[in-house]
Amino acid sequence: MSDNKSDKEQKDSPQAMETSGLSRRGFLGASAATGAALVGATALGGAVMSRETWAAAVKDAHANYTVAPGELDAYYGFWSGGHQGEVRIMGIPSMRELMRIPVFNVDSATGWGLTDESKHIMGESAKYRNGDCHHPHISMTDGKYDGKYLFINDKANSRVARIRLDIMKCDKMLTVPNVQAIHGLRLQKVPYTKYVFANAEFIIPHPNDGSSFDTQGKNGFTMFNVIDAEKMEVAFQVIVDGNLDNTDADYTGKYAAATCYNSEKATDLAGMLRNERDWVVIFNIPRIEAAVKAGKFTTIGDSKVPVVDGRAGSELTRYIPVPKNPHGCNTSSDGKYFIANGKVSPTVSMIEIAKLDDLFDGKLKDPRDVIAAEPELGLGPLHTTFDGRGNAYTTLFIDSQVAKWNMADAVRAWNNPDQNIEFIKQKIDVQYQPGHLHASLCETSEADGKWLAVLCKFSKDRFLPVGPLHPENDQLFDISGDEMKLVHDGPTFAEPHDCIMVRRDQIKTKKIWDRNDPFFGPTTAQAKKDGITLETDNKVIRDGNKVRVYMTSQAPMYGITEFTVKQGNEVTVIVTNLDNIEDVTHGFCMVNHGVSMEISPMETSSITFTADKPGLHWYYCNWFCHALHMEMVGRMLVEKA
Ligand code: RUQ
Ligand code: CUA
Ligand code: CA
Repeated sequence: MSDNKSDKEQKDSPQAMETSGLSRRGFLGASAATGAALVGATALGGAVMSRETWAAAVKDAHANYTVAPGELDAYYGFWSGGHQGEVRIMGIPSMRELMRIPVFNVDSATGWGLTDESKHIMGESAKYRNGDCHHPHISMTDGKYDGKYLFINDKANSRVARIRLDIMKCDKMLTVPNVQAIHGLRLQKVPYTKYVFANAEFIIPHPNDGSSFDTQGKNGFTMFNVIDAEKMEVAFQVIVDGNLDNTDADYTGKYAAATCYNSEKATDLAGMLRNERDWVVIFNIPRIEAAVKAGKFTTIGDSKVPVVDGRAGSELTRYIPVPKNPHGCNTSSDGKYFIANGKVSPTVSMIEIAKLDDLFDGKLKDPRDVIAAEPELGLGPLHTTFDGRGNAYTTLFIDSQVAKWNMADAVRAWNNPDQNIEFIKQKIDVQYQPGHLHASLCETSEADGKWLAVLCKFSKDRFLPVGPLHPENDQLFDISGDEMKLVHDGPTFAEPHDCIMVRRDQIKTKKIWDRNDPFFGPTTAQAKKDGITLETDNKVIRDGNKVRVYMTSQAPMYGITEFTVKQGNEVTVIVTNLDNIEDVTHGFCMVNHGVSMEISPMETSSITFTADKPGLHWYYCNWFCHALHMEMVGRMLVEKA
């Protein structure tokens, strides 16, 4: 869309219609056609804010919301890096990017995916160089963030990772067995995060060994995965009907819910849109635990993980029909509702959590009896968040808007259709096509209704053009007043699917590594075997074809500036940074060997490579540490084999 057009001109422009191939309002309510329309509508412009409106908002923002140079933000934001595979730490409300935490990717600045420590954490899956993270969530105690861990999924390689928030590094990674594509991920909120709930999205045949490719029959299924958060092991898996999209947990510790868009078990788009309703599946966690404890489970293949059957008719689950292909699943911060976002339907379904006991006990016969309301919000509802004041905020992907609505009013309107009760409080244009949105502390009982981040999938004309590949656009809104107010646009690289915000006092980080930190525990253990004191020794240990080079670093010098190995030796360089000073990080980079890593104050890092080229090879420090940083170098001499 071109610049400098008024709102109305842009909305009604022939290009807008042409891109979509249909009128935006035309297919509201035409539910049978909606699915097909949605497919063609992904590039649709939606509502457009003029540059003038934007400029006015920015002026207001600068007057009221600037975090001045040197001032600290009030909140941490953790942004998923999507198919880039990392987590990014933001300051809120400045939207300054503070740090990146590599997780499912390879990072040459820190050496993640290259160092021995990171490979040890990644385990077998270190061979994969890609990831696709979606949902970052912070551990809780009594429904409040406890600042201990952040968990995130990898859809690409079916993994779940844990980040320790005291050091902001990934410390555990788990590949979930016998499933494909971990997508939805949420945490148990109460009494504490004992479990990580992880949805495997795709239906696969079991066994998936090439003997059958049938996904329709009883041996075609996917599973809901419950992971022990402390051990980072799968505690149990639950077979479900259909597939699994997003999930969330309640505030009693008893129930988790997940949306399913493929109740049809179809393998193609048209098939996945066949049913007018799919469902939300509710998991009764205590009943599942009891079944596992009583030995009522099976296992699959080599995996020892207990598997229970939660398909229709099971006492462990309930299936609640909701309109067509629901997507986001969000627990309201007052603990009352699971909200399933309609996507293909313009509605959201409010499931009353207090009624679930009766549904499981058979007192309620029709699962639809737990639906408190199904308000219509607009086109393409994807995700919902909460301000702790009874309001919900839902992204409307196709409308390119966020709808703010009142939950109690929506229920009253649902029960009194003749009274014309207005439950939508405001709709605001976003730029463009929002997926997730997230209000500060919204996943906890402390939702404080201050900030709302809206993660827009398209940025189009919003920033200087950078070629065919565009950044996304993360927008920040002040929601503390009656109206949502845009205060910031921020281009981001692919693809912040989701984010989470936490008060800064809820996070306590280390400034300097603890010498006993388990992060480099295996390296410390090997040093002990080699008779090395990491804090003092500079020594080369020769162990057959293996050579371990132990050195210290202290700005601007390595403890070893020359070592000799034989061609073909497997060389491990272990560096211990003795600079006990905040922010003095060193690096180690061996030229022409693909070797690079970070060694932060009092950290030990190690990296292993083959010395396959005879000759002299320089190594240098690649983290700026001192006026003589350029001179922080050494040489590896490789003798011909
Ligand atoms: S899902 S845009 Cu991967 Cu979080 Cu909804
Ligand atoms: Cu040490 Cu730069
Ligand atoms: Ca469907």
